[in-house]
Amino acid sequence: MLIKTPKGWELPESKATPEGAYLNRRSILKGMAGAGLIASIGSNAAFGEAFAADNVDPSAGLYPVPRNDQYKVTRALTPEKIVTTYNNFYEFGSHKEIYEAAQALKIRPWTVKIDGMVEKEMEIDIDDLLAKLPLEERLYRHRCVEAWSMVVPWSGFPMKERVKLAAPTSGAKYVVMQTFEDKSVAPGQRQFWYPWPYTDGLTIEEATNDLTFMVPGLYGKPLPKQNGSPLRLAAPWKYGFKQVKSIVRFSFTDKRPVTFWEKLIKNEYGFWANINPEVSHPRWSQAKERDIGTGEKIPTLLYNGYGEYVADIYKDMKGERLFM
Ligand SMILES: Nc1nc2c(c(=O)[nH]1)N[C@H]1C(S)=C(S)[C@@H](COP(=O)(O)O)O[C@H]1N2
Ligand SMILES: [Mo]
Repeated sequence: MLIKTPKGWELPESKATPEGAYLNRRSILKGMAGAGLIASIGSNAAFGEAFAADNVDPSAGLYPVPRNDQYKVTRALTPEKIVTTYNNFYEFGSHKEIYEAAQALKIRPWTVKIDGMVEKEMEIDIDDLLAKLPLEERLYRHRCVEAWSMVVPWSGFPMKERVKLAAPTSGAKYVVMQTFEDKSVAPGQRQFWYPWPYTDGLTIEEATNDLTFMVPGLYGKPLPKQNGSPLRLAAPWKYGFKQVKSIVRFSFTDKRPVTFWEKLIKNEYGFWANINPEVSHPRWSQAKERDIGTGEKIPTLLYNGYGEYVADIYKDMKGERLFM
């Protein structure tokens, strides 16, 4: 996890799209989709392929979805092109430009398994799952442990609805989320020194918090592969590495899982990973973050500004490494 300077192509985008302009563009896109014109949008050389792939996503008809205005952001939304071309997805490379490589991921058919301490283990097709749960849009901040951040419109459903469907038994304390495994499409998974498959976890209390969001959509469309299609997590008070992408399995357990990053570098990436500007990473400060849309350096907030939702969860956990 290195910090990179912005690429030249980020500069023309550095003025973030005001929300109003984004909404207008979205309703224009919607109108054009109806008229069968959408395939020509965004088909400039670099991004055409990714967007074309999204257009045939079988869940495309679910979008756009109504916005839940309870979740406010004061910063400008990060332009879509930046959000979809500056990514961390180690399965496709340990650098930020993985969006083309990620197109190799096959996102249908896609089954999600629920197992462990649940009343009944099951496998469910992603489109059946999406049909069961009404989607909404939320504007969330997203802060990587590498000290960059963005503001994005996720479409999704509260994870607590997902947990309800799974019906964990009373002894279950954690839920572990696991990413797909397929060396034939993900060159990173041929690098044996990583503890694949990528997993991360939450306590049941965290997973059922109002903020915790399961995300199949972004910018009023199906989630692009590079952002973790067909389903990823957004838990915005925690560092980005907790937000597992392309989930195939939810396992309920009574034992705290040792996650992908914890197995790799235990003293740098722990289980809780709550955001705190006063607790430095062993190799750099977390006091500030670079907004990848505007390029501005801004102060990092405790719990990424979401303390009113989540601070109570941790009030009796003084002995834990909550911020690493
Ligand atoms: N499967 C998987 N999920 C992952 C990662 C990854 O490498 N593999 N990277 C994480 C990190 S470090 C971050 S910051 C976010 C990045 O999400 P984004 O590319 O949508 O911004 O995804 C997280 N989820
Ligand atoms: Mo990250």
